[in-house]
Amino acid sequence: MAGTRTLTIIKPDAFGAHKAGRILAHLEGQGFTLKAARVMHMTTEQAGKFYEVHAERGFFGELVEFMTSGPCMPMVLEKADAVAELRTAIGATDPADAAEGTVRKLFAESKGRNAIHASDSDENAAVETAFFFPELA
Ligand code: 3AN
Repeated sequence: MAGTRTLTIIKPDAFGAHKAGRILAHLEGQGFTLKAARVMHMTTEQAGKFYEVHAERGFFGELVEFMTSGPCMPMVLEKADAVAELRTAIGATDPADAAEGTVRKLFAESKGRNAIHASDSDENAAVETAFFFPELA
């Protein structure tokens, strides 16, 4: 059965542009409930660990540099079928391909600076939640 929790991060581009409140309001309007949130400035070590599945990808260095460029806002959100619902709500990785009304269409700048992360499976949601919110693990 699909889980009711997922992990999202408002990335440094959106957080730095003061879009965090609007993004959270947008998601609450779609039925997500905020379970936990924090503001942090990730170290290179933390960002590298968080994105280690992408370590071999050509954009890894750029991704780590971007994610450590300023504060970000990890959050745990709750809703029935949370992972799939949030993936739909954020839209495609590249905002140019994202559907109308999605977070990335509304708030993202580019494929690299794309405003928001969302877990892609229940397994990763659990791992990523434990990474930022060990008290919820
Ligand atoms: P998503 O965030 O939609 O799950 P992934 O898992 O393919 O996308 O990629 C993880 C992150 O890596 C993306 N959110 C994006 O910030 C970054 N990324 C993906 N592809 C590129 C790319 N071609 N150039 C720069 N950054 C990228």
